[in-house]
Amino acid sequence: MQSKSEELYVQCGGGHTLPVTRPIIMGILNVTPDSFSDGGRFVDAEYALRHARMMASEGAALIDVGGESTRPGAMAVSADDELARVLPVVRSLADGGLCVSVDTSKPEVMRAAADAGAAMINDVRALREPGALAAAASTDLAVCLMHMQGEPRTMQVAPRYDDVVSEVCEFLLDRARACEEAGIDRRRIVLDPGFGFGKSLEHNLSLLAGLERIVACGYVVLVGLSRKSMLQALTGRAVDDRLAGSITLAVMSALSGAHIIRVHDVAATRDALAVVSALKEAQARSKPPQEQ
Ligand code: 9MG
Repeated sequence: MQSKSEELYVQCGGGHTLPVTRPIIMGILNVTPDSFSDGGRFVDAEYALRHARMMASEGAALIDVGGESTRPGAMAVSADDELARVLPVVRSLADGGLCVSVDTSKPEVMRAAADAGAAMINDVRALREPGALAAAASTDLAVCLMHMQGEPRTMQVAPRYDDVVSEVCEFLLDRARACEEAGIDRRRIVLDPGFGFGKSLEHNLSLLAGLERIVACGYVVLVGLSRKSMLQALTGRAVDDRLAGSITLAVMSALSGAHIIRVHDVAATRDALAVVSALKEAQARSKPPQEQ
């Protein structure tokens, strides 16, 4: 995280800098046949591109393109299949001037996406796959390091923590240290507690309640809660009927200091975050100078 005369930003590839003084939106673009919440609607590249451009016009600062589903129980895909799904989309969006993140754990996809103009690597495995850290370090892309206990196929079987917030903080700081030792500048690093990745409902709620501690680690923080199954548990709603819950979680996260919110429903989230930002700024103005 960097402060440019009070302005926080993430240093991304391709010369992009992302200001995060106010919370910004990452729009989700799954180009997979089996994604959990949009059911593979965007596998067709033209449709995917239209949807991505719409999310950008609605206020997404960043588009996250994923070619391998990470939903609980999802099966792995080969690097060739993943490349075929994501590269044309990344290239076309980046050529159009959009800031693009690539959701991958594979070193070959990271390198190819960087060549195609991506700005960020979003890795749910926090660059722990063999060769991933070196691949990310060989690019100038920002890296989002996410916490996950276990692997997508089995992670929800019996997740266990003694103190979920402390363990997630410790893991993320450890991965950030590994990145910095590999030559990735701190301004390129984003941390993510990984809601729903090897976590029960109680773990997710504890993490949300303790989000300020993760923000206090001193890095830019991204959260992804949009349409996740904790909302099924809390509201009983089906996956495409979770807008109110998703917005509430986005607002709570932004109030706790999260900088980047990963969502499906960009326009509604943008409106909610505009209200949050105005409120936070009014609160800051009304604080006595010694508390600021
Ligand atoms: C790919 N993906 C699905 N959920 C996610 C989350 O919560 N965070 C990040 N960084 N990526 C995610």
